[in-house]
Amino acid sequence: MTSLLGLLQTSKKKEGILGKYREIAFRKFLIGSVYGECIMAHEKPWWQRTSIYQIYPRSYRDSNGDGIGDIPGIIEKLDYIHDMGFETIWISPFYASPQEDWGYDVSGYRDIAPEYGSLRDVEHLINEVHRRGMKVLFDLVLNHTSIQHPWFTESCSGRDNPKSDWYIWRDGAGANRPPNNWKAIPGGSGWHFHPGRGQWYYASFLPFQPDLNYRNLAVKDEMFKVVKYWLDKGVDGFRLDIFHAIYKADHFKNNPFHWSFMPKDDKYGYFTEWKYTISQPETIGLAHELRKLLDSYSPQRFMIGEIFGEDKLIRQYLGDNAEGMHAIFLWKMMDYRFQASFFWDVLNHYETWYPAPFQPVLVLGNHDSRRWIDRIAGSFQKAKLISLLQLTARGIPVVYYGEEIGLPEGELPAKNALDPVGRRYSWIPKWLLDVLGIYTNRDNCRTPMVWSDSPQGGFTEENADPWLPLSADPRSANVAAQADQPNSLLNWYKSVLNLRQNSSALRDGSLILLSRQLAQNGLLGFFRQSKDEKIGVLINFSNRPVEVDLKASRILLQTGTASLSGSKVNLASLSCAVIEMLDS
Ligand SMILES: [Ca+2]
Repeated sequence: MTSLLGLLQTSKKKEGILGKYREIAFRKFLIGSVYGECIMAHEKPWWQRTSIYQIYPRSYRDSNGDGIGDIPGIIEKLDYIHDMGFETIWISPFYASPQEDWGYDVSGYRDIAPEYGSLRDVEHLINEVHRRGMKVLFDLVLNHTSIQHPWFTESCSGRDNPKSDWYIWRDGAGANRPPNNWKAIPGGSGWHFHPGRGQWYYASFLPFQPDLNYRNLAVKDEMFKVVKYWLDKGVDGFRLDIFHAIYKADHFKNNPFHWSFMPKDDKYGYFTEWKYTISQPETIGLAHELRKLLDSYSPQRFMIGEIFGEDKLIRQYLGDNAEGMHAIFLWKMMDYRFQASFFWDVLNHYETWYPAPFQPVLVLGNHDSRRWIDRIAGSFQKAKLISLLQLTARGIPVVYYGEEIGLPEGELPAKNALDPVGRRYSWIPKWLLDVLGIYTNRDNCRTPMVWSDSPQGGFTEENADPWLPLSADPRSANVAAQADQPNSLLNWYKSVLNLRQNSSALRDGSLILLSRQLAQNGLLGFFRQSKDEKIGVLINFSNRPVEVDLKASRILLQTGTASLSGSKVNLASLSCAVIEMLDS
């Protein structure tokens, strides 16, 4: 590297300003190349152009036969993820934890849960990801710890210990009465009495996940140190768990009454408006502060927030000039209907609220929601149409492990669920939950990844007992079989991601929707346009063939039956095509 720069220095003297420009570009190229990217060729930061694959570590790949997925198992599968075409992985928490909420209850932010591996394994993982030119995001739970975190143990021990104010403690409003009416996000009072301390602590989520008190600057300082600790280890960024809950109003007034029983937008629910418990001005400020910290690192780091709220609020988190949270999950696709007009409305909404330089996050499923293939009765053909939309519309696609092979939703009973939310609501009949559109037993979307048709699907050893049973016969969907089938769902993801990686329009271009009228007739269409390329994406959701004249020059990718007659595109029912345009 040194000698190449030396050569450049020599040539700079001869070439004046041009030479100077080349030197900067070349230095950027060298810096970028270390992380397997070339930042000379484009201006947009990597995170705006990337595609993300979410791994639930407990369920991905068990390397040592104890039935629990682990970090070495993820390392084993990095080539698979890289070959598929994903550029970034996000891994759900693997820190020390009593696993009451499967890692979202942290008892040591710098420690690794032994069943997942060691700190050395995690450092090895970061290196192996970077060696492949990929990025890795860790999952950070800033809002709360586990009840078993040593900080909480100390905080409980009395009212005058050094950590007595590290959590949100209050006296009750009377005998056996919580301090106020604040509810937890999954329902019930957010306050829990601790007999040892004789006070109530607040928990936004489950009772064993006490909220940290960010108004105590020592807490904030410590959590920033945790962020720095992992950034210094080379992690490329974070997914931030229930970020909007971090601050609570310091006056502790009751939340106002509201006429909604069911939770909505994390703003209302259980007959209250969550005015003083969610998205306080300080929480929005914290997003901006974290951005400054991340921006002080090179190469560029990234954070993506789990935040619920109205678009106006989300925009405040992002900042007027995109100087806040880099990106925030948008949820409108999660409860999709298989209709072109539904997706047209969502994309139009995202374009309206999140135009460049904002980048919408396109997500259909995660570790908290029903597997989205369940909504289309397991149809791989329909899944191809939806995944094309997710991977080619303007935004950051986030794909949950198993979606690429159509891994089915489990059918595990809630009564004995390992998921605490599933257990908590197991008394409510499933039909009623379905009618209300509530998903509780998250075991069913967290079943093991299926790598082969062997008895445990290649997730663990054949005679081992996986932590959750497989969701279906491994022969119905597995990686090995689909890798060998040219028309499989897996190879479809691979083809679309490959096209995306090699297209400036799909990665960087603007999005122009075709008319809503077409969408009402079943055809969702949009263009992606960059400086030197124009690509059309056409998806026929209907059960009729469609024809549209778009000045198409050739079909780059298709599934179902798509053809060109002149510049017209014909699409059979449930078919889709990516098209190069004549005027590109
Ligand atoms: Ca294991």
